[in-house]
Amino acid sequence: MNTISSAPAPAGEVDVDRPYELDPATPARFERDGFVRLPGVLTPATIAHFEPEITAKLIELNTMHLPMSERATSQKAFLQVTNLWQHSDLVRRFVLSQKLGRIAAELMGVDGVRLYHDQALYKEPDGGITPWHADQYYWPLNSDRTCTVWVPLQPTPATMGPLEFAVGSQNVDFGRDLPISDESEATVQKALRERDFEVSAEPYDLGDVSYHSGWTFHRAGPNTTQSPRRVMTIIFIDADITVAPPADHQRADLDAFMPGIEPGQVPDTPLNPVIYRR
Ligand SMILES: O=C(O)CCC(=O)C(=O)O
Repeated sequence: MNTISSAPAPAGEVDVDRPYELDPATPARFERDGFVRLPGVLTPATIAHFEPEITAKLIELNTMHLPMSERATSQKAFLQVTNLWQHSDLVRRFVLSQKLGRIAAELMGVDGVRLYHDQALYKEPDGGITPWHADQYYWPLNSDRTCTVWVPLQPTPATMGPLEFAVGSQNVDFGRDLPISDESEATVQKALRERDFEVSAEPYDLGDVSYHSGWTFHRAGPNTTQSPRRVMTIIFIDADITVAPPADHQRADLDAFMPGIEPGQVPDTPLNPVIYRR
């Protein structure tokens, strides 16, 4: 499958298929820390090619129209639209790209990955914090071989709310029963401080992306700038993962993102294509 040259694409080239050369130590670092930031995965031309369509679809499909002052904390964090790839051939090209899927498989040490769903997460000017949370709380899946690639569509300085990670928090036993909320922010923050967890917070240059595991605690600060923080994400799951009996707070995800699938089955639906196999 990977006969394409692995030399980095020139900055002016649109590229979502060439393999990104991971440092051989990076998968072990991902396993240890629960996340990695990777520099220069996407060229400026690639981001310029896909960003306008992702933004247009976010605006078209967004259903949140309350003023900021009337929103809950999680609603102030970002505008959120899922499965944009179902609405645009161009976004489909990005979401199903070999480059991002291959990195996910290599980081998780699995033979292949399928799509769980994509989502655009746009933190508006004056948008609030993203509270501490772990994504897999919402996911009825039988394994931790899951991860999200977080793709900023502009350089993202500290003032815009880049994603922050609690280093090594994917293995803890606290906070896993909490949805994203004021309570998760306060409870997880306290637990992380008491246990001296390091928090990794860095700006992202254009083309940098990060990957985090489903159980890694992460948050983001507010967007204090007057520009939206435009981010596209893709959630990858082991291609051979099976579905778990859903808890009440996971039923919505099962119905929306793996329709018709029963516990014990691989979610082999049209919404969950295999994106990459070694
Ligand atoms: O973009 C954000 O502020 C939060 C992102 C997030 O929670 C995720 O991608 O899992």
